[in-house]
Amino acid sequence: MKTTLIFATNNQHKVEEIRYVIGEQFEIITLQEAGIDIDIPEPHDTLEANATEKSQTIHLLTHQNCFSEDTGLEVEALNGEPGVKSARYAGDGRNFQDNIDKLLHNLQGITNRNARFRTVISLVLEGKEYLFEGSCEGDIITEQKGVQGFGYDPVFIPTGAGISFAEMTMAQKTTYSHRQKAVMKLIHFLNQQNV
Ligand code: ITT
Repeated sequence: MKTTLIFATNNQHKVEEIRYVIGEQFEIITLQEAGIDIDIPEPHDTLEANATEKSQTIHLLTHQNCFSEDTGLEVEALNGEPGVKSARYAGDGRNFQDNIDKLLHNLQGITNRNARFRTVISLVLEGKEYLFEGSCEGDIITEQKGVQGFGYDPVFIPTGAGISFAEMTMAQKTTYSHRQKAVMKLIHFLNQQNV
């Protein structure tokens, strides 16, 4: 029987990207599909702690196997910001465009554009927690390019790609993506568990 995991997220873009990588191997159920309507708290100052908070919250509620992920864009010249605050960088509205505007404003005149996306997945399997990480190095460009993807994708060019995440198809983004790298580790682990 196929292993079923609840994905503790309210971000539909993440669901699409992770389903794309996982394919038919495991059944991923969204919070919406599980009938859970909550804004999961993310009060901590690390991706790891927030990922844990999200998966434990849903595990306590459902007692089912589940996972969450927390992702941050870490910009070298901004001492790692927006980092764990990526979703709410420009305020509680979680507006992608406002976040990009604030990022480009804060980087005005700065030549060091090095940045990386980092994803931490927290899996709760049979009540035990496991963490998996993936990252993608790249640069923040000065003007938005492309309309695909979400979040900071229009201003991020992965190293060696030449185009932004927002100019890529799902397949192209997947070859570089922080999220894909973390998910591959998750899949590898699940396969070892024979679940
Ligand atoms: P959940 O907590 O419900 O999973 P969220 O959108 O709040 O969804 P995060 O706390 O992980 O997710 O916030 C990360 C933010 O970073 C997200 O809102 C985007 O703005 C940005 N982000 C995450 N992954 C990204 C990606 O692959 N490309 C571009 N931006 C991304």
